[in-house]
Amino acid sequence: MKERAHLALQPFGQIPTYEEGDLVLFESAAIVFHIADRHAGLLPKDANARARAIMWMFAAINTVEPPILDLVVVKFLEGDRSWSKERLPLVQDRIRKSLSRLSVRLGDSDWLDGAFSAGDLMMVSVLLRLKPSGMLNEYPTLAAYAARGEARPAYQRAFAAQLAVFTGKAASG
Ligand SMILES: N[C@@H](CCC(=O)N[C@@H](CS)C(=O)NCC(=O)O)C(=O)O
Repeated sequence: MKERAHLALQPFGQIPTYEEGDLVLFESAAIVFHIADRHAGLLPKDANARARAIMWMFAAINTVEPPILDLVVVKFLEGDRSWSKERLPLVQDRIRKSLSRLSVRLGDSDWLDGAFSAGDLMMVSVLLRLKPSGMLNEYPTLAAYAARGEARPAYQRAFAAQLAVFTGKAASG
């Protein structure tokens, strides 16, 4: 990922990247938005509903995800630093604040704003990053929401295809 050929596609040396003809994209939300903009089923046709779905994509990566990424950093990358034990509860508090507000907003709805959209796709993938920590289960509404997202056949197909890259076994279906 840090080699010149990959850096030409992704200047930060990260994954994912997306190539379609002459187009090269990086940043997962930009890739999802590009796909959602061109294929039915991920962004509503109604202009206001579409704007709100895009808003939820931004909320996922800009508001909900940052403290979740901090948790990974403080636990794994900076876990040996003298201050990491003090920082951990601060990061966990920030996560709990945004999760409790998100959980109130979701209420007993299946998805964030009517039908499933790219906003839910991004939000579910951000929430799933919390699964190993056990914190998602503190919010049963959000745990169920993430489980609904994971149960979608499209998610299952994409997950199996990605897993196949690591196991070397072809994904079925
Ligand atoms: N904001 C970027 C984040 C990409 C990112 O953090 N990718 C991780 C894997 S999930 C990565 O490549 N990490 C390796 C590194 O940063 O060196 C996106 O959403 O595409």
